[in-house]
Amino acid sequence: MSQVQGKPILFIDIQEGKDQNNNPTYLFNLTSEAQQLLQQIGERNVAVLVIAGPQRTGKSFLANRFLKQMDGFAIGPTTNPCTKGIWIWSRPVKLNDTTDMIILDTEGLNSVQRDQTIDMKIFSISVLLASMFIYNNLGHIDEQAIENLSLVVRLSENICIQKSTEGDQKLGEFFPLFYWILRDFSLDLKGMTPKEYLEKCLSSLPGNSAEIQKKNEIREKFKQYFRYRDCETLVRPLDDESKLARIELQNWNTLRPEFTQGVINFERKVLANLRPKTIQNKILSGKMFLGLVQEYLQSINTGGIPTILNSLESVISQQVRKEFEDARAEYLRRVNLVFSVDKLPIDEEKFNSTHKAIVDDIFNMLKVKSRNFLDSEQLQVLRKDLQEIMDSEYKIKSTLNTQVSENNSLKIFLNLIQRLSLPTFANSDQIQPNFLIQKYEELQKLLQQYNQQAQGNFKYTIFFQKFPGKIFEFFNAVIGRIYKLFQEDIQKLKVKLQQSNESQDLIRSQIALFEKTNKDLQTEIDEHKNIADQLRRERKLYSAESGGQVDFGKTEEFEMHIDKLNQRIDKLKQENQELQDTLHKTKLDLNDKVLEIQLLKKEIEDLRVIEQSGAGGEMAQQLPDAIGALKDLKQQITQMDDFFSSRSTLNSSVGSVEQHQQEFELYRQEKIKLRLDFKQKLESYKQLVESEKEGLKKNIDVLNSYINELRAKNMQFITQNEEWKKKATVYNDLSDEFNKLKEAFAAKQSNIDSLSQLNQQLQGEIQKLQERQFSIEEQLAEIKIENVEMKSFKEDIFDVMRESLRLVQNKNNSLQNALKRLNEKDIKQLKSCFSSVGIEIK
Ligand SMILES: Nc1nc2c(ncn2[C@@H]2O[C@H](COP(=O)(O)OP(=O)(O)OP(=O)(O)O)[C@@H](O)[C@H]2O)c(=O)[nH]1
Ligand SMILES: [Mg+2]
Repeated sequence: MSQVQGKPILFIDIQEGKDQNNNPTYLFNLTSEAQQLLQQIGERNVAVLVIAGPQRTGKSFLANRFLKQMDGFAIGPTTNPCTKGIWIWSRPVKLNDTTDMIILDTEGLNSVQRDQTIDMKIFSISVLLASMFIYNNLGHIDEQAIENLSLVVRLSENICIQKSTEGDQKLGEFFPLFYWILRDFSLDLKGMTPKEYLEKCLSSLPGNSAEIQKKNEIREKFKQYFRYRDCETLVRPLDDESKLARIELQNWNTLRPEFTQGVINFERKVLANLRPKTIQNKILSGKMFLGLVQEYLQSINTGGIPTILNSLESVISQQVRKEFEDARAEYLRRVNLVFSVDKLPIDEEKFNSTHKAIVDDIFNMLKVKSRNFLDSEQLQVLRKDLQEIMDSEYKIKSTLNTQVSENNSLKIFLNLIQRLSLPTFANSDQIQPNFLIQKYEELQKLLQQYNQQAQGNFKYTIFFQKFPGKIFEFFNAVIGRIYKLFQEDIQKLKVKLQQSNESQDLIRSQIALFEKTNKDLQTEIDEHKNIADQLRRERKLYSAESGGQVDFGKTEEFEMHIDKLNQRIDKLKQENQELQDTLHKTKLDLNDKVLEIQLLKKEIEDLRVIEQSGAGGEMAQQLPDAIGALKDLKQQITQMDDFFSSRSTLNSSVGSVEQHQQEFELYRQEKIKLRLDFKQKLESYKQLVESEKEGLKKNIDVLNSYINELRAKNMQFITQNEEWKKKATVYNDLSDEFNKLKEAFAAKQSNIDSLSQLNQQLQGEIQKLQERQFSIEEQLAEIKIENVEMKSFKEDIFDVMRESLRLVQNKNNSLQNALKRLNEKDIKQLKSCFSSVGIEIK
């Protein structure tokens, strides 16, 4: 250990005075510097090393060695006592991680300038404060040394264990380890250890005389009080007397090695055995030690005697109050920090675990800080009181958390649900079969966001309260929109159907016209046929009548005409046949169309049925099918449109049946192709829809299980809520009771207030009285001083007067002698001189 920085400061200042009966009085004051030092040690344990013993025995020098210096505490070279009162080193010495050592250097005992009362008080207070008491003595333990310790006999009159207890039997339990150190020791112990030597010196003397009894009483009391004792010897440090008188000016290494080694060994022993100041297993911190010193000094100064356990109790109760307040303040500080409104809401589990961590921490801190002075039972009581405060604060913060959670969750939910946009289909073509899956995914993201953003125990409550309504509202709006689009489509289809019907009527009327033309043609053919027959008959008739002399030129003309007619008839017949065929095909085609239209009508009808049942649950599942079917329909209608528009030229090209046939054939092939195409597309659409349906089903299953999970959680919340409600009723009852107690407390408080007011007034009056007393005492002191001065003045004045008179007489004689030597003239002149100032000389 290197030299300890600092300086000696007065620890207890002893003010001497006199009472009314002129008896000496002593006021022991703890200096403000010493108070600061103990405050500075604060919560660390304090080990107190006291060095006491007869005056002028090298106590201060030894104390300095514990600070590794030659000149720290004042060392006096004269026979006059050097140390007055009790001194302390201004800096604590670190003993270990938890404990600081303070060194008290006390005023020497047996001073001729002090009476035994003060020795007794210094000795008592030193014993009370020490964890280790070093008693320093010059020489060996002889009867004088034992006699010097006669103070121990009176210790029980000056120290009390507890107000109610009597006797000094147990006083030793509270006394420190006693180390007797013998300086300038030169005896040969003949193999005895110093401790054995001490014990030998403490053994009772034989004999029964009063003197022997007195000596033995000191020995007995000493052994009774100082149960743990030891002894150490040191040789004289220097032979040179003059150097010894100013030992503090010497170099440590120039002292006798036997001495220096002895001191080092002694220091080692002391430091190894020094323990924190402990009373009844309660280890004192710097602050508690300060409280204890103040308690003891107050007792001494008010004419009482220090009472160990009562003082300790008072110090501990102060400390307990302080620890309680500290723990409470720290708890509130942390809780207010962690659960401030800006940090709420917090999920209930996290809220509870955080609160528990704080509570555990505070209790641990309290346990650690109070372990030196509180047993587990007392700690339990303290914990209970603290727990009540914590419980009520927890309730306040928990309620706040719930409120904030409710408000925030609602805000977050409404904000997120607004983002779930309605589909913006302009028409049914834009409805994608997987749009529901998209919406489902959107919804899932929204739920994830809600789950991430919303916190606290109201998160799920808000979800279950608000979510179903909002989601039904949303899907109703979606279905409504789709329903509207389908309505529009149906309307359009109806118009198309109407147009188809009209086209059909047109074809029918065209066919009728065609048939009529055909019929007219047939009639014309028949007429021509009749004419030809008639001509043939007439020719035969002419030929028979004219015997073959007929003008055949005309006949040939007729025949040619007939041939022409026949050719035309054949052609017409052929055309008619072709027309018949075309007509037949067109009719077949028309029938097909009629069938298709009927199918179309049925599908529209089906669509309407789907659409009407659309508000129900199946709608969502059938919707992709319906959308596919609707698309097919539209495609078919488009194809029909094409067909009918191509057929509308039939009227103008009725004559070119072949062309129609070709067109028709083309159309037919195209239709077949389209049908095939359609079938394939339908198949792939169906597959797509099936797979989407599967996906959707899975998602719905996931959603269902999630909803079930949430439902289960909600159930838990409901039961928890029930429990809370029950707890709330209990809490209300408790709170009523608490309010009553509060009122009672307030009434008591007001009593206390008025009492404390009264107390304050009394204190004020006491203060005034004290001040008056002080001023009277001061006046008295001044008067006393004046008195003493007066006395000495009175005593001195006679000497002075005597001296003055003697001087005056001498002066007078010499004056008379001088006068005798004067002549008449001089006498006259002198007389006139004196008479000028009013003195007449005869
Ligand atoms: N013979 C002897 N003298 C010593 C020893 N140590 C110190 N001194 C001298 O003894 C004188 C008193 O020393 P202090 O240390 O002031 O003794 P003290 O017991 O504190 O004195 P008070 O405070 O007046 O009671 C000084 O002149 C020292 O030089 C020692 O071991 N033996
Ligand atoms: Mg001293």
